[in-house]
Amino acid sequence: MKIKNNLILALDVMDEKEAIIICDKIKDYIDTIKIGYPLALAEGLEIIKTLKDQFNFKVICDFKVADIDATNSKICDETFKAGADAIICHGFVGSDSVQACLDMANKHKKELFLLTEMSHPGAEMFLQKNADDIAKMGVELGITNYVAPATRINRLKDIRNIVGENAFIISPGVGTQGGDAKETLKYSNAIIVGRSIYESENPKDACEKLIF
Ligand code: NUP
Repeated sequence: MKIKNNLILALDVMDEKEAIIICDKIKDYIDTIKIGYPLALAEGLEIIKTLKDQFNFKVICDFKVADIDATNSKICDETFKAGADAIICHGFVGSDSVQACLDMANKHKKELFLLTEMSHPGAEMFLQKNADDIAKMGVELGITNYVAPATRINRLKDIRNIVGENAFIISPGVGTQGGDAKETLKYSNAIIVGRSIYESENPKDACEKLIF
């Protein structure tokens, strides 16, 4: 996936009006938006089409899909039918569940991102212990897109080493969660930034500070 300025906006605002105001401000800097449960639950999946039609954005759906294979297939199918360009799935559920997401992404000729280790402190409790194996599973399944944390550069580096130079990694955790954009981009292909942009007094300036 080609991402303008290696910068993805995590659009976790709670209504369409606010979403459009923010998008209008940042549209010259950003061409890829990540939406998650907050906006999708508040406004419905139609928000994907709205963002694509009005701004021509690519939309990544951060639904952290983590169910049995049959259910994962249905979740991915509906999300791609709604217009998503990519979906993020969890890896801890195992290869059958992840394969179901990959098959559905391939069927729609869209992309799948595999989440390895998360960026928040709680990820150290359970997920971190298995993150290397999750990344290795991704490589075995032929997955080329990954999500790995900007908040732990050493772990991001480890995951980069596992998935290889040619894999595409996007990283949340820059800004409000403490991660540094420039440091992260040494190992990651793009950063995902939410609050530091959409809560900023001046979202354009906030974007400029994140572009190198
Ligand atoms: O490990 C992850 N950490 C994380 O913050 C995986 C994610 N998908 N996210 C998401 O990235 C999170 O749900 C939010 O949408 C975004 C980070 O937002 P912010 O901390 O920049 O506001």
